[in-house]
Amino acid sequence: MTLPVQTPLIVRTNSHEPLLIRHPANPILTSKDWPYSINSVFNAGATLLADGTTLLLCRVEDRRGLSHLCAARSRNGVDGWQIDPEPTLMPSPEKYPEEIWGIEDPRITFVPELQQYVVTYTSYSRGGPGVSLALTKDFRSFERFGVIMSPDDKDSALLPRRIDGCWALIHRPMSTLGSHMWISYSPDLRYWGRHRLMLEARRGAWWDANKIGLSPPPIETSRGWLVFYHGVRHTPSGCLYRLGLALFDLEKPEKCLLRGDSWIFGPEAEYERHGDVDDVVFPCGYTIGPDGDSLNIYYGAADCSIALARASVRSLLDWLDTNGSCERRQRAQDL
Ligand code: BMA
Repeated sequence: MTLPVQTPLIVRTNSHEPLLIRHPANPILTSKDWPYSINSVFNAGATLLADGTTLLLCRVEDRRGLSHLCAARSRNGVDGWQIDPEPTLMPSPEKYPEEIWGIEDPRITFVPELQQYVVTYTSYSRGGPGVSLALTKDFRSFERFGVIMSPDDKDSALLPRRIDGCWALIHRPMSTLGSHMWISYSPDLRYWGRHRLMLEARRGAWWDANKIGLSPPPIETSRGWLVFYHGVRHTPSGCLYRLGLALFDLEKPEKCLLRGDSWIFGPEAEYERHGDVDDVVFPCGYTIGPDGDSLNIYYGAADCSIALARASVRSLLDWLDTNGSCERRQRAQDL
C-alpha cells in the first residue's frame, strides 16, 4: 500500500545551528605550503598587525618530531600566505633548557600598555611541558622571558590589560586530580602568584570531563571575557578534542558567569578526523573584524594542518544566554 502524499511524516533530525562555519578553502595551510622541509604545521597563534595583515605564528613540527614557530602573513587572512623562509622562533635549549624538546602552541596577545605582542607558548622540557613567554614588536625579534610556569603546565594566554593593577595569565596546570584552567597574577610578567581556579573539567561521561584547557586568548566583550576552551575526551580509540564556550567576569576573570553544556565544535571534516593525531580541532588564535563581531578562528586540524572557521561574537553570546548556565548550577549538576 502506498501512503497518501499528504500523510505527515515524522522527521527526526538532530540538526543544530552551527556557530563556527568552516571556510571552503580549508585546510588553508599544510606542510606542502612550507618553504623548507617539515613534517606538519598546526596550532597557530593569530593576530592582526597594524596595517591589517593577518599574522599566524604557526607551530611547525620538523622531521625529528620537535616543534618550532614560524610566521605566515596574509592580506585577507585566508590565502596568499607569505611564510618566513626560515623558522621565526627556534627552541634555544643552550639558554633555555626547558626548550630542549621544542616549543609549541603559541597564543598571541597585543598589549596596548606595552605596545608589544606577548606570546605565550609551551616549552617542552625534560620535566614535561611548561609555559614560556616572549615579547615582540614585529615577530622578527623577540625578548624571551624563559619559563614562567613550571611543568606540567600549558594552554596559556595573557589578558590584554591589567586587572586590579596586575597582569593576568590563564593556564592549565596538570595534576592527578584533573587538568583544570587556572588564572594567576603578576606585577611584572615574571613573578606569578595569586593563583585561582578558573574553570574545572567536569567529571564522569561529560565531553569536557577530566581535562580541559584554554584555546585562543579570551575575547573581551561588554558582557565579559568570552572564552573558547577545549575538552579532551579519552575514548578506547584515542582522544577527542572538542571546543566549548564560557563567559567570565570582566574585572574578576576567575568568576565564571556562563558555561555551555554541550560542545560547539568538534572534528567532523576529513582533515580534522584523520592526520598525525586523529580527531583534533585545536584553535590557538583568532582575529576580529572592524565590526567588532566577525571572528576568524584559526585551528590546528588533526595535528597536520591549519584550518579557518568563522563565527560571530553576538551569536556566541546569544548561544550562551540560551544554553549556558552559571557555575553554581554546574556544580550542583556535578554532584
Ligand atoms: C595537546 C597539545 C596540542 C595537540 C593535541 C593533540 O596536548 O599537545 O598541541 O594538538 O594535544 O595532539
